[in-house]
This record gives sequence, structure tokens and C-alpha cells, in this order.
Amino acid sequence: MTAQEYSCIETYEPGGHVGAIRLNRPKVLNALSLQTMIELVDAFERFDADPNIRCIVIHGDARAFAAGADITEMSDASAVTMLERDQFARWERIRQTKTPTIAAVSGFALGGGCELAMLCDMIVASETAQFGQPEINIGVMPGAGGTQRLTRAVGKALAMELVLTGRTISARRALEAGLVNRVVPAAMYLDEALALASEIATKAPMATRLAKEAVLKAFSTTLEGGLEFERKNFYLLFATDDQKEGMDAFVNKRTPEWKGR
Ligand code: CO8
Repeated sequence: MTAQEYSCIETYEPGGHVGAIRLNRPKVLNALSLQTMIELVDAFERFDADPNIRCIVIHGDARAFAAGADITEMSDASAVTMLERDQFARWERIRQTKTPTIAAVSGFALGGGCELAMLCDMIVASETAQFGQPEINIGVMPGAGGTQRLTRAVGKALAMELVLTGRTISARRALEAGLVNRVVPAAMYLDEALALASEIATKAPMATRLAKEAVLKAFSTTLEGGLEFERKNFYLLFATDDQKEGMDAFVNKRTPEWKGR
């Protein structure tokens, strides 16, 4: 698949070593169909393998980031069909993206849409954004990390309420609860996310990758295990040219020029 062959998403490079992915099924509020997930995996992996790309931004349009998995594709599925489709393997591949990722969210981020945003390292929200896990309203429950990542982000009380009632929360409430990094006026959400991505892209790429990996480790290990992991990544960076460059630039009061190695 080439980027030109995408039918559900678009990719572009707005400059500053940033790779951008736009969900592009506006008529169905960017519902995450099987084809959309196939293309998303391809786009994330393509940017992740590109040494020119140092941060990835994913967004939808003003009305919706994504209103969830495509319900029409799932409505008649049996458990066996769902197992055979093994859609969550694709989510795992996106999770393995080493490059830092930012979701720029406007409008609905529901069900799989909220889970996709939470799969990213940071979320920049428009003040119009609405987050929720409404699967309970259609007789199921979150399946792509909603019960786990939402709970880790906002705590048991709010996660339980959202998952069991299917209610949504506003961008402001999501900010208070720690789900998103910042809330900005509707006209600015994408620019703000791209600016944040550009800022991250000015840092040494190996350092941002290993730092991201270490922060994520905090969710899957003990404090002791995480500290050991952090230390190993810290030492590893002393094997990079960019560590020498960064420290030499500091000592000599100049701007570092990163090689990404
Ligand atoms: N799937 C398919 N089509 C959708 C979806 C969706 N998730 N959401 C909206 N659409 C379609 C509507 O059917 C409608 O199509 P049409 O114009 O042909 O009737 C169009 O988008 C516009 O939607 P509405 O007319 O409903 O717009 P409203 O502004 O009235 O309402 C809502 C917006 C509240 C967002 C409403 O559309 C809604 O409730 N959508 C469903 C939200 C939902 O339940 N999401 C969870 C889905 S389940 C899930 O995500 C499980 C994830 C598990 C992992 C995923 C594995 C792949």
C-alpha cells in the first residue's frame, strides 16, 4: 500500500520533521472501519520508519476525531468472526510506534475514537471535544483499551461512570481529570497540536523515543522495574552522537544539530 492508495485517511508532512495523519470519513464521523485501521497501521509504521519524522500528529475534522469503531461492520459479527478479524492486533501495532504521537481532537472522540486518542502519547483538545466510552449503549463494552487506559488516566471513579453510563465529558472536564494535555479554542486545536509536535521534533530523536518508552513503562511495571528500565535507557543515550552533540553545544553555548543517531 502506498500513501496515495489510502481511501479512509490522508497523510501529509506539514514541515518541521512532523508527520500528520488525517482521518477522512467525515460522513460517518470518521468511524474506524477495518480498512481505516489497516491504513492507520500502515501510516504510523511508515512515519515511524522515516528518519525525517520526529513526531506524529493524528486528527479528524472539526465535527469528529472519530465516533468509534464502525458499528455497521460489527453489527452482524459473531464472536468467531471478531476473533478471526483479530482487529486488536492492529491496535497493538500502533501502540508499538516509537516516535512520539499526539492526537488533535475536535468534536466526538467516542468508543474506539477515545481509545485511539488515548493510544497517543498526548492529547490536544479543542474546546468542542467530547470524550466517552458509549459502547454500553449498544450492548457491549470498550475493547481497545478503554477500561484500562481511561482508568489509568482519570482514575476509577470517573472511568467507571463513563464506561457504565456511556456518558460523555467535555474537553474542560477531560483536562481537569488528566485525560488531555491542553484545551484550546476550536480554531486553534490543530495548529496547537502541530506546534507541540514541532517543539518535540526539535529535540534529539533517540532521546525522545527512549524517554517515551520509559514513561510508558510506568504503566506496566513496578517502580523498581521502571527505574531500572529508565536507567538503562539513560545509559544507552550515552552511546549516541546526539548526546555528545547536545552536551558539547551546551558547553560551547551553541544550538545543537541533531543527527538522530
Ligand atoms: N459507526 C458507524 N457509523 C457511525 C458511527 C459509528 N461509530 N457514528 C456515527 N456514524 C454515522 C451515523 O450512522 C450517521 O450516518 P447516516 O448519515 O448515514 O445516518 C452519521 O455517522 C452521522 O451521525 P449522526 O447522524 O448519528 O450524528 P449526530 O450528530 O446525531 O450524533 C453521535 C453523533 C452522538 C456521535 C452518534 O453518531 C453516535 O452515537 N455514534 C455512535 C457512537 C458510538 O457508539 N461509538 C462506539 C462504537 S463501538 C466501539 O467503538 C468499540 C471499539 C472497540 C475496538 C474497535 C475495533 C475496531
